Amino acid sequence: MSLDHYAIIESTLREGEQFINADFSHEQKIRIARALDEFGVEYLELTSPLASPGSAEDLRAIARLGLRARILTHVRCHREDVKVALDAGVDGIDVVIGTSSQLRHFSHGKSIDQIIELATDVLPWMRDQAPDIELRFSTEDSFRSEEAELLRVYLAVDRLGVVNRLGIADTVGIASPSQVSRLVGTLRRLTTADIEFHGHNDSGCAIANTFAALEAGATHIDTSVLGIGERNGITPLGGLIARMYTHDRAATQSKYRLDRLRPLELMVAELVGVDIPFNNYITGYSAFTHKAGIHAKAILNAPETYEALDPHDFGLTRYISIAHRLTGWNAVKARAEQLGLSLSNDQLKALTQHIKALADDKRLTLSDVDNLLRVWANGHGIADFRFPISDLGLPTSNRQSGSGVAQ
Ligand code: HCA
Ligand code: CU
Repeated sequence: MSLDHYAIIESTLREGEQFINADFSHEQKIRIARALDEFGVEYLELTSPLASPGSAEDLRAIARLGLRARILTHVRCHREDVKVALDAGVDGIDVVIGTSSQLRHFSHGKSIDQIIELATDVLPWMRDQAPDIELRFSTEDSFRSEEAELLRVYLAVDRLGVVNRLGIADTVGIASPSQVSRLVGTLRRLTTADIEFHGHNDSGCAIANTFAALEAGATHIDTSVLGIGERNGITPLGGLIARMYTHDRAATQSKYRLDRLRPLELMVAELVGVDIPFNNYITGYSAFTHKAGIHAKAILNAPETYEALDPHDFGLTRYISIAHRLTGWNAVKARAEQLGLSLSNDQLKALTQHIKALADDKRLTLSDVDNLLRVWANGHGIADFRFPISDLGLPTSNRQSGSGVAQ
């Protein structure tokens, strides 16, 4: 298990529900659960049934949908919480308890010895109650916990021989890839259970940390759609997919329905009232847009020259932007061919220079360039053509109406 055999624990319906704008209705949760299941994630983690009566009902309903994904819920390390979770009919329970001094002092007030005592009481009892359930024990705020104490907790829990997974959580998003790698590697050597990583993105390392966890032997990764969660969230599902695709394209394609990513993200974005960021992994507005003439030429020859990811694998198209001062004649020529216009290379080179000069003064659009191409193809040059410069803005949302060519 590791880079080639990992499972995604998709937590849009637990961590994601902790995003400020998330307030999913029963129907919306079911839609999200089904869409994630179709995408192919291995697990769905849902909010604790103790959170509210509606949360308990939603959990029971999703556990009964008969999805391929296994259904987990997330509770504190207490017998009473676990009892309610078990009654919901889930496939697994994620138990968590804080181990950093901050959480021990300001949240639950327990010492490391008391944490070990509690885990030693609750976890074997859980296993007795539900011999077949998947059981995970996680330390919250693992990276601000004192390492020797943290290992004492993990070793004590692993020795109980009842948990399937040990979880590591970068709760405040401060870990670096090398720290994650070290902790996962240490657990790999000293314990026998699978290893889950949950990484927040406060300092921008969530995806890198997740990948480092997998490289070091983690088996399960937490994500949410668009990364939504507490504060600025956790490892985004799409970002993890981009990373794993660049690691092993064929394996990623066979594990997940990649063409479902964009509809899934659009749905969640709408439900929580946010836009997909312009530079989002895979689905962002500019993720497959090429602009500079030198890039465009190479992309037209062989897209992989400047693309690590093939947009078609995600049901998307690449886009070559040509109506600007960085344009190049190869891209302009490709557009002429798309329009069925016949111009010589010399004409195209001269027209490209003209476009560059115009673009120095004004923003252009693709239809401006198309007009120019038609006029030039009809035998008119700069001298007798007054370019209809208008106050046309750059495209914002619809790339097809922008300044370039969809490929
Ligand atoms: C929480 C904190 C948590 C737990 C992660 C885990 C975190 O909201 O309960 O159970 O692995 O970031 O530490 O999301
Ligand atoms: Cu979290």
